[in-house]
Amino acid sequence: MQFKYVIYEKNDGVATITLNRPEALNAFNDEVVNEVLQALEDAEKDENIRVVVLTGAGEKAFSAGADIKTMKGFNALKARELSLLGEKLCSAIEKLEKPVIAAINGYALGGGLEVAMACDLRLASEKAKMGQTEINIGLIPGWGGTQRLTRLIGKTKAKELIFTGKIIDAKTAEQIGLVNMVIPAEQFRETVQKFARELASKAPIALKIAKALINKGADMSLDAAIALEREGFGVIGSTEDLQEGVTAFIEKRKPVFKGK
Ligand code: DAK
Repeated sequence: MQFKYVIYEKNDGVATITLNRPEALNAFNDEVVNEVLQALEDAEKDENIRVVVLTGAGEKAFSAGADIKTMKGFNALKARELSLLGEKLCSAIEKLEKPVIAAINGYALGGGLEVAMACDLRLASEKAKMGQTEINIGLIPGWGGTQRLTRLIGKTKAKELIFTGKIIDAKTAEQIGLVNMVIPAEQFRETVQKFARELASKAPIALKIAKALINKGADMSLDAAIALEREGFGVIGSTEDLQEGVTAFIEKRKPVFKGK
């Protein structure tokens, strides 16, 4: 698939979506969002794809957020449209039935961090810098940031980041639980792909059900979430992949999962 602002590549079960607007630090305009949505739709449909990586082109940014220049002369209707589009993107990532990894190669600010937070895992280059900087231009996060950041790192730190608009480094982000791991810059892209390929070798149906249970369960009562987990566990009990996993364990070999 050919896009104007996105590079879309597929290798070894991993689809990599690269935001490619480095002259604007990969800021999201409507076209960028729509292209990422199309790439996600393709990744969902392609049975050979088991994991999606979302990253930014260039050395400097994952994404510096929504395109501030398009906000000049903003009105309520435009603001609402921007909000809807961002929600659509974050929701598409969360609902995708495959793990999505944000590979944060540089700045992830404002809407850029909100999109990264909608991903399942966040791997950061040691050069990455993150912040909900909207307050500095008189805004609040509008793509779910007030909610997802709070759920990820708790009210205390979420309020600190959103109220001050400060930018934190990758190590600090790791310490507060915002990113899963920090990777040396020179090995970043290679390590992300290796990690994604490893994830792509896991049982796809188990991954899909685990993702849905964790996302849905977080907003339910513990009792209801555990009941849902039981049903998910039941579904997995009937998969060929479970039998393959058990047989491989007994035969002392690596399992080959087919997503069946
Ligand atoms: N939008 C558009 N262009 C951007 C940009 C952005 N967010 N960030 C950077 N650029 C552009 C710069 O304007 C510059 O382009 P030229 O002006 O040279 O043409 C180019 O990228 C390089 O940036 P700098 O020259 O500024 O690079 P520096 O290394 O000096 O600084 C920086 C890097 C990341 C610290 C700085 O660029 C910066 O502070 N950028 C803004 C970051 C930011 O505040 N991001 C949050 C954006 S607000 C909504 C829902 C959601 C949102 C809004 C509304 N509704 C529901 C209504 C989301 C809002 C946001 O994401």
